[in-house]
Amino acid sequence: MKKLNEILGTEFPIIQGGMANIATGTFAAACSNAGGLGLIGVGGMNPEMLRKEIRICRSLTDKPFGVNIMLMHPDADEFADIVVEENVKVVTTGAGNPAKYMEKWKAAGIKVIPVVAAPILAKHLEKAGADAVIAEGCESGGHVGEMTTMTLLPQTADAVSIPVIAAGGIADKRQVKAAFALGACGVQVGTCLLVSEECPIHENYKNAVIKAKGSDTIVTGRIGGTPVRVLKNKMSREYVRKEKEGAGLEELEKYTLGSLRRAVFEGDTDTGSLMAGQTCGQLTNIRPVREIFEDLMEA
Ligand code: TUI
Repeated sequence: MKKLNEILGTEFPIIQGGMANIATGTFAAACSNAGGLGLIGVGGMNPEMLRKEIRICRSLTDKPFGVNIMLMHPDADEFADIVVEENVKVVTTGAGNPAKYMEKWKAAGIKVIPVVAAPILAKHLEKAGADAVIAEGCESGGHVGEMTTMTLLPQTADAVSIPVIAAGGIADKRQVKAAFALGACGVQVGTCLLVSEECPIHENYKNAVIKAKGSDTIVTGRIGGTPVRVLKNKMSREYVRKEKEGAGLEELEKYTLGSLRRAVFEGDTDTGSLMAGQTCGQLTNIRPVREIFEDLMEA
């Protein structure tokens, strides 16, 4: 089995998750320069911003990088064209089924690596031409599926012949080894990079991740159909309480409007949505991305 670094032309078999509002061109370039595959995340961007961030990234690194397209984004169709026009080499997708873009991307020579939360979608996307899949378990931060990495990863590896990359619940070398044992050719990490020196989030957000125990995350939106794992705080507790009381989607949306931006840019840890995975309980300090990657890969 080929290792992810051989597939991508990177030093390490590591992808940086395309975190919404966080994964800028500058941050992606820092992760690529540190030996992984940096990703620009479209979450929080409009089409013009994406184009600009791709160009910024390219000006800051000569190493491979990619773009993550969050498929629930209203501008997903435009993003799908921009990655072709801007000659992006690797595209990952999340929160949906990218089959309708596959032909266009393959024709442009793009390596397409969708995130899947269930083995059945991996099988479907293999047939549709995906080059690999990222199997993301619900230990991850942000939008989550139902399966854990421990079950999703081996079942996905059994279901397809294309390479499988592990995500969700990976923040140190033990979890990287476990991912390889379960059939992965590499890993994608997000939460452990929130506490990197280069990560452009507010320092309150970084400190909240460091302070959080492994049981300090909660999934909002389970009832409404958009489950999102975030740190427990006033906002997320209140959201889940309102949900259980039967609040309508409209009220809930009004309640969370702008909450991700409040967390990322303003460091509002009370009413901000601090997306983070369950690995928050094992993160203790702020370090350069390079050091985080080296620790993940230590024998
Ligand atoms: O996409 C993610 N994580 C994300 S996206 C995001 S932005 C956001 N902002 C506000 C509210 C909600 C989201 C934050 N975190 N991870 C990849 C991922 N994809 N996890 C789960 C899935 C997934 C789920 C269902 C992939 C495919 C899928 O398929 C359904 C279908 O159509 O078959």
